[in-house]
Amino acid sequence: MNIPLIISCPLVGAELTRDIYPNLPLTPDEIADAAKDAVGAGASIIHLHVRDKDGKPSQSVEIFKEVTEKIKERCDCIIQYSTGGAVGTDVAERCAPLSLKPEMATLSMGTMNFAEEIYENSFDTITEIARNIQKYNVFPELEIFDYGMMDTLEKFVKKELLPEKFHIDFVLGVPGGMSGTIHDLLMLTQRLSENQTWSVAGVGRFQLPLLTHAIAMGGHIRVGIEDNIYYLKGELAESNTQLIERAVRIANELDRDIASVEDARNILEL
Ligand code: KMH
Ligand code: ZN
Repeated sequence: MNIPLIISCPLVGAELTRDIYPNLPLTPDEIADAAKDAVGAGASIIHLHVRDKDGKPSQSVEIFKEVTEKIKERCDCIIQYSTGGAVGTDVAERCAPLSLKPEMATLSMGTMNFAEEIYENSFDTITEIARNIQKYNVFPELEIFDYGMMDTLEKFVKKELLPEKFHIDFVLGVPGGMSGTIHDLLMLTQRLSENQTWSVAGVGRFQLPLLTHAIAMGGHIRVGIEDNIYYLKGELAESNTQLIERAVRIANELDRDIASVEDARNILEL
């Protein structure tokens, strides 16, 4: 069966700066314009981080609200808030935007080295974010950066600390997390229960091969600048759209339809 391909686009992230990636959208209008372009190119989910007026990563409820409104003025899509924030953001701040009741939000399933820093997701932190996700009735995307996080996920399910339904995103290739070879992806997908929806977010050079594997396997994909700034080795991508358009061409060649926003809501049962 040809399950339409859900494309999620991480537009901005929390770590990038204009020094590293000059075309980075930063202001609410720039982020909303980038969202509209991404949806026009085939994305149905926007993975959202926002920035303050100095361009710094922020979990401000006001800024999330403003950007959400601006995106909704421009297009219909599933807006997925980051509860990861930037490395070092405290848990209360990470949870704060959930009070706006986004359609989706992320939940990272463990602590890890994140390049030179530590991305903290202790059991207490995961529990607190999961509690807020349930409180505001948000559909979670559980982010798996390493193999052992599948064990944590299963423990949380057993203890009924997670909502009954969730989507799983394998975020592979972060320096300090699990690598992003086909072998890594297969090990992870073998642990999935039947009918569990999943996607893969390949970081850096893993983005292109991993999205290709996931399209062929019947999974879904995340593709955008937060995860990878290059179109080809040494050549910066022009935009999120350029990366999405290539993924759409690959999907077309592999006979996968692209999910509309409505298809994505149906597949995820939102
Ligand atoms: N910025 C990373 C440390 C998420 O959005 O849920 C965490 C992150 C995860 O980006
Ligand atoms: Zn993110």
